[in-house]
Amino acid sequence: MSPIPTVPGLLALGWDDGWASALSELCDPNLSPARVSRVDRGMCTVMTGMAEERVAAERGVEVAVGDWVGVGPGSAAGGKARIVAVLPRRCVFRREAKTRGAAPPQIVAANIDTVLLCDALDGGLSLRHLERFLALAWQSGATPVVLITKSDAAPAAVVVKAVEAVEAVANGVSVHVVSSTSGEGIEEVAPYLVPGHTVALLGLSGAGKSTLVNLLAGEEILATGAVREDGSGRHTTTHRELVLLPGGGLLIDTPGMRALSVVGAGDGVEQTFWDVEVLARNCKYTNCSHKGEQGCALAAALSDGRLERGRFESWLRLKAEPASSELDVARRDIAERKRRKAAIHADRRAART
Ligand SMILES: Nc1nc2c(ncn2[C@@H]2O[C@H](COP(=O)(O)OP(=O)(O)OP(=O)(O)O)[C@@H](O)[C@H]2O)c(=O)[nH]1
Ligand SMILES: [Mg+2]
Ligand SMILES: [Zn+2]
Repeated sequence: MSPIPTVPGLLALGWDDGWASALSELCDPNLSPARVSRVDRGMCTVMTGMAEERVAAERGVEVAVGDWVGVGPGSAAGGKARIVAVLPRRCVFRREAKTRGAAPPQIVAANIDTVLLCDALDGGLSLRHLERFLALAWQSGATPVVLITKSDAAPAAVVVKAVEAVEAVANGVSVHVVSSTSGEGIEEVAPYLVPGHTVALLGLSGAGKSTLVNLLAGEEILATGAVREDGSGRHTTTHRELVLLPGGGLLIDTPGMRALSVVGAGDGVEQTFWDVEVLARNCKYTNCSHKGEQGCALAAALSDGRLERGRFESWLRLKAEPASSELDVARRDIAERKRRKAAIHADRRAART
């Protein structure tokens, strides 16, 4: 297999030997590498290291922002460039689809190194929500970091309290206090923005994600919007976008997420709740349900204050959620049953006419 010549610009997008060998394993000399920066209206914007192009994906090829793809002539008549293949993802951040039911989990972004979870001081991200975000982030394979945003909007004492509360659930995850308005803490975010490194911003609508991207980029590249009176955001950002910063580093801005659900959290839950997991190892029975059994170490920790009840309940809830594979199976069953029911109804209607 001939080596793929590397455009210097590709390295700035995160291209490395691993991606090069993944591409060469496709054994198609007509394919050139590109990174997906945006997916909308059935088209993708890809960055080739030299230019930005709008291309469509071949039928059946599912593309997400952050993906490395092989672009080539494909099967289309006229030889228009198309996304022919997605290189195997190193890391995938998924969320539950908006419409519950048969829809598979949506890919929010792929190949992220660091997830910056933005939690605005004037916003309503509960600690329980934060735990979910953290579990999702760990599960994706990326390293989560919490940014408490809009520090200028609250008195210093409130900021200190918020940091304490977040640190209590974030378990060793770095927590930074930032303000795009005053510039506080921005220098703490800069070290995550190294060339070739991909950082995704996640959080509720109105948390200040796009404002922060603009500040870090040094120009207004993204639209931002005021938060409504009731404190809820406006969903100003409507699509995910990968931005290459002038100083190096890649940022993925995402629309605010509300009905976020942990999809098959598995290891993610264990990492987020390792303190609870460690305590639970001391339960008398290995299959302890922690719901009043004799010798339950968690019951003891709850009563002497070592474990906070909200955190315990959050852990129980997340543990009870089925892994994505089971969810997928359950959903497929439901969809299949619905399809069969609809077919029977259609048959009956046809028989009546
Ligand atoms: N006081 C204060 N306001 C901020 C700060 N950062 C952002 N804002 C304001 O908060 C509002 C929402 O900011 P955005 O950057 O659009 O929020 P977002 O997280 O991108 O929101 P979505 O795109 O809807 O997910 C805007 O009115 C911003 O001006 C900050 O550090 N301090
Ligand atoms: Mg935004
Ligand atoms: Zn127990």
